[in-house]
Amino acid sequence: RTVEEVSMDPAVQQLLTKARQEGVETAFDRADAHTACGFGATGVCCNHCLEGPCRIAPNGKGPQRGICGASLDTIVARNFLMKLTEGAAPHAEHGREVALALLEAAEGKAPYEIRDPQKLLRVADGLGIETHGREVNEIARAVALKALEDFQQQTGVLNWLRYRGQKKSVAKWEELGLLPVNAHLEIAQSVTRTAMGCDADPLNLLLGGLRMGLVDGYSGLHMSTDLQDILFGTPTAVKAEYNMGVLDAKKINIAVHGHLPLLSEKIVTWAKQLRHEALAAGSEGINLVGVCCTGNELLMRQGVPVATSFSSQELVIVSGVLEAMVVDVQCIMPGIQQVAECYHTEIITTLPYVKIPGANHVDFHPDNADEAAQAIVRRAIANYGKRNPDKVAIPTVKTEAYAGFSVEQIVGALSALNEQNPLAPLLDAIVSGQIRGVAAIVGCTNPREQQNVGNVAVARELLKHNVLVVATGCSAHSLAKHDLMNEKGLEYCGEGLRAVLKAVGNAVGMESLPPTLHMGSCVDNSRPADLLTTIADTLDVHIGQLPVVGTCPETHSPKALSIGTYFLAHGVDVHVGVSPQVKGSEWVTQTLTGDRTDEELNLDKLFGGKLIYETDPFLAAQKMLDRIDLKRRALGL
Ligand code: BF8
Ligand code: SF4
Repeated sequence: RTVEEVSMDPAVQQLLTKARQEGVETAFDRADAHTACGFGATGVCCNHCLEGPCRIAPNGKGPQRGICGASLDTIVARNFLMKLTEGAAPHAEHGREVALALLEAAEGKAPYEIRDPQKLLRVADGLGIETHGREVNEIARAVALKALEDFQQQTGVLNWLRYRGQKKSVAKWEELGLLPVNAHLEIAQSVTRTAMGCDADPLNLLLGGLRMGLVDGYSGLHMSTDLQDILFGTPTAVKAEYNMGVLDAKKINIAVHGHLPLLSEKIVTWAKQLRHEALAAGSEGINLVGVCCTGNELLMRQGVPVATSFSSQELVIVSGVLEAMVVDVQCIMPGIQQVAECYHTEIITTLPYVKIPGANHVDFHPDNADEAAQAIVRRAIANYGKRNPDKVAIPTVKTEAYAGFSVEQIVGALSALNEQNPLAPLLDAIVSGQIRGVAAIVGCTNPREQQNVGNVAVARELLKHNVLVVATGCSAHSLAKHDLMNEKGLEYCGEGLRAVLKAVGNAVGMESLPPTLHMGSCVDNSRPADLLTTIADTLDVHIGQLPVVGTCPETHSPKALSIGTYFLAHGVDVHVGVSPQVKGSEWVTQTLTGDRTDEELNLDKLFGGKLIYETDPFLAAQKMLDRIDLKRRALGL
């Protein structure tokens, strides 16, 4: 593919051209070199045991069962559940890591403070923890222990689900026997049920997938967001810069990449404190830039600029000005090391279970957070002198974008219009049709896809039809880079939506709210979920009855699938623009997409929402609008 066919981002195009001229291979080149395996792509290849791999040709040719007798539907459903488990597990680990950090902080063993004590009190209250007359650290400790219970208890239901789940949805899950007990137990059981000789019932396997969605949603998303807000502050609206032009040739550039804010927050602190050392090294200071979701975390709370998203992560290094790329966990391509070896960039891994051959390692634990962050910043400073001026080329492309739209911030902005009942202006606009519905654009970019095209096209199309768009993860990067998070993007909005954005914006002293609202990282998909819970409770309806959709047009990650499944369990329609690899089984596909008419059981009938798989962004938007309209009609709107 040409650079234009790879990405619609001019900065990516420029750096990919440079990489190709310099003989540096990236994920985009490897994506072109790989041909997709038809069996894997449709979910019909099973390698769950050493009898296999067994592959079932969907056209009826060849053996129609695996050696053990597993049917096509079993194999496809089992593979799908495995994917969802692989999505839920990293998010649950994220929640657990943050809970442990909070516990250590509360016990004075780790150098973090509680930056949002008000949120701590609200969360403690929601969890039924006594707060009256107790010290902040004592409450924080109790909250952390409640969180850790969600990885230990052998009976009961996840504390976070009881706390954050919408009561009407929880009742539904209870009726279906889907309530998770503890995240680790559920993940272990899910791995067990997909093992050879265990669960062979496709429907039961798919329901297991919904359970994984709930594990992801509550032990991953909600727990992580709540505890991170307590530790690092709840985001408020912030203006920042996006794209490769945020790199600064005169400064020492450090990219923070991955997901956990535990170390990267400390790097922000130490980059400021060690500025004098950076000056002494002959630079003009230290410039931190974000990549992927660590980037989102720092953007939301600290206004740190974002360099790029998942599929172009290697290209930040190709700029030739990156002294260090610090990574923690998830979505880190091993390929960054091969690219770094062509420049002076040092790749620094930081977690004992995430290492890359050739990269250097600085071990991070919450208790040594300050020492680790200092050591990393100093390594970057030491690398500055190794920069090769002949290899420096920073694209001048950058865009301004607003971020920081936590639920607290959105409700705060709305209360400038109606202090007594802040949600009223939003609900009125939905009822009147000024806002037709709400869409959350979530998920990634994918080297096989033309970067940003799906995310941006879906967003523009929904905006045009007056759908209020919120965004998270790398899809938010796509929207920000293409002016959908600043005033310029207002031209894409339908009249009704634009009027609402302007009215709320004016009330808080802005020209307008941005056309799409950045709600944070992928674990922050808890935020749109909380917003929906608040709206649904106000209207006394089930979340699935609301005219809302979720969409991940360009995903690459099983995490996006399990987040999607979390929303599906609420009855929210979820669009995915990249194949979820279930096509090999008509039964599985139609159960997910709600198209099975022969029997009662499909996702739409069970939960009131379904999976929409559509690669064309315009058709996808149309299908989502149809579902929004259907739900509006059912509500009498
Ligand atoms: O958790 S959006 S590419 S960085 S998986 Fe990964 Fe996808 Fe980016 Fe964030 Ni989410
Ligand atoms: Fe084949 Fe069954 Fe083993 Fe899968 S579990 S590889 S279908 S024998």
